[in-house]
Amino acid sequence: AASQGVVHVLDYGAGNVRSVENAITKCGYEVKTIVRPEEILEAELLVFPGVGSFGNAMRRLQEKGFEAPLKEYIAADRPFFGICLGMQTLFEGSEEEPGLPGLGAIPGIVRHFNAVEGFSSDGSDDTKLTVPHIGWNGVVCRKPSRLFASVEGSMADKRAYFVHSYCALATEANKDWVLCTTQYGIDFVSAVQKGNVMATQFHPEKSGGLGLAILKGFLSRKSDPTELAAPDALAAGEGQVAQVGLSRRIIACLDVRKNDAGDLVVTKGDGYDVREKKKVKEDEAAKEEAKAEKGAVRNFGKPAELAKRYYEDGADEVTFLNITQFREDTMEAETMHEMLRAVSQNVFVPLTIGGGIRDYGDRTALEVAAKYFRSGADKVSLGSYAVEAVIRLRDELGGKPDGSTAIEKISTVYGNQAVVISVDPRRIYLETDDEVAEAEAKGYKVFEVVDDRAAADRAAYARWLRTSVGEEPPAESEVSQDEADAASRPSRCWFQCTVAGGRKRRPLDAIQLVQGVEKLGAGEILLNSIDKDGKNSGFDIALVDAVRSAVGIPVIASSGAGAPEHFVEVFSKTKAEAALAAGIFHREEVEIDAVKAAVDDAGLPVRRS
Ligand code: 1PR
Repeated sequence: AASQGVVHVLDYGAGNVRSVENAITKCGYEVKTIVRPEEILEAELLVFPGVGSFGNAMRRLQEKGFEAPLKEYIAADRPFFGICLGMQTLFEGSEEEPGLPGLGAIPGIVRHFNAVEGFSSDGSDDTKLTVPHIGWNGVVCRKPSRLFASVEGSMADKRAYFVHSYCALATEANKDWVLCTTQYGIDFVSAVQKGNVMATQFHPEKSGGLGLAILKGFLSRKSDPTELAAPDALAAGEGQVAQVGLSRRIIACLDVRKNDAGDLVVTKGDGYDVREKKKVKEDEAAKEEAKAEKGAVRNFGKPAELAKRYYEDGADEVTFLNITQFREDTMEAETMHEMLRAVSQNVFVPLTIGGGIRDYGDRTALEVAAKYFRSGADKVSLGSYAVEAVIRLRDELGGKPDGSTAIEKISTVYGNQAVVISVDPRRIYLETDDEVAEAEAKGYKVFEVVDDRAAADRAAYARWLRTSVGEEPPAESEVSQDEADAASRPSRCWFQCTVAGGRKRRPLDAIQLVQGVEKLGAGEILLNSIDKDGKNSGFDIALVDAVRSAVGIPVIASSGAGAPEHFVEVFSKTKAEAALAAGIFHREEVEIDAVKAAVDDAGLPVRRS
């Protein structure tokens, strides 16, 4: 289709600009990236997708000579749309970088959520909100705006995607700018508009169909909102009260790896083992076939196709984990970038990518992450690296971060919301009081285990204990009955951190890990469980609850989902902000909407698109 016009995108070199460009393209417009300062004043439609930290953004604008023409463009009331940090930089400054001036168009200083007085806590801690504010939240529109002209129906029951730690507050001095507010402990400004200059704290490019409609509202460029807006859209604007709050997120996860033929496929393990096991087949030919299949990597299809399907089915986010990159000595993985670029053309919800994000000889983890952001990732997930970083923090740095880890570096440049830590814990069962005392002396938190372990789990556990130093596990028959019995007795355990896809055990427990990475600046925890992975028997509630209570950042519960009720259980028994599943969605056993319906029916907030 012919382009409806050219949109200039201000890219100051941080964060996921690709998603914004893809969303603009999807709306039918052509994108031009601003390279030289002069181009700002030549723009007819200017979009500023700010990502990362306030200080970094303002400094980059200055270095590139963008600040002065940008101020001039805004002062002249030319069509401007800022996103997230692109909204915050319109203010006079931010507590994120005290003393550094913003663009100064809007009176006020952007605050840290937990520095604002008078908020009401979410209950996890009496004095603190969970920050970053991540997820889908309601938007109260204070006045009509052309931003809502293409939105179908009312805004009151819809949610947009937010991810930020700092917020702008409405005051007497800036009230003519306030377009929308959102509730998260306090009421903060979630969109601003004055004439042709508008901006949202939420991410329209990550807010599914609603976000694309809002972006279209800006791009349609008609200057008089009352003329343009359909009656419905006007109703969608004025003085509404949001009927919805921050929702629990349902995330679809794609474990990807190259199969034996070298193609990138979606796979899924059972206790992290992704190879086919025994198959019972009747006739001889089928037996031969089964033999060939046994040991092959399970293949659920192409990542880009599956991701699109999950987006269309209503997934709130999609996560990709490259589960074999840890083995590689180089960060080749161009196929991962190709995949991400393809996915981000069609999927307008947040994308997380993990697996192998660490230093490689001459390439730093920060560079590896940067490339993923540029390919369309909103967040990167670090697993093995994080375990080693926290061990170093404890053993070498006396618990004091010194800025040297990739977690600190990535979160400084891209914001802590962009850094997810994937935790791969495994239960270590303790048989005697001495063992308990020994574990506790090392600072590991010991739990009473209430659920029974099936015989197969015991055998797998015993086998893993013997072999988790890196060698291939022996065949099942080699596990002696004694080992299986020994593993079945105890009723207490601690959660040991592992690296390299669960193959190596490390002297750290899951609680120590999450508290360590929070200190280093991680923004979110993706909490797996090797014991529960692929079992479809429900999430590890004890683990999720303990981890969630140990940190002030959001936690995604993962591993073990087998039915919609398991999501209801994890959301009602723990404060996890999100729950992730893989197998049930891949095998089409449960629809994403069926999960959401169950969560909704249980009275828990969830986005139904
Ligand atoms: O250590 O930074 O290179 O990252 C490697 C990443 O790959 C880690 O996030 C690690 O969790 C993941 N990973 C490594 N090996 C495997 C494997 O399966 N052999 N996958 C693996 C882990 C975890 C979940 C999973 C849920 C839900 N997958 O994301 O999909 O357990 O599954 P379910 O709903 O079917 O139970 P690094």
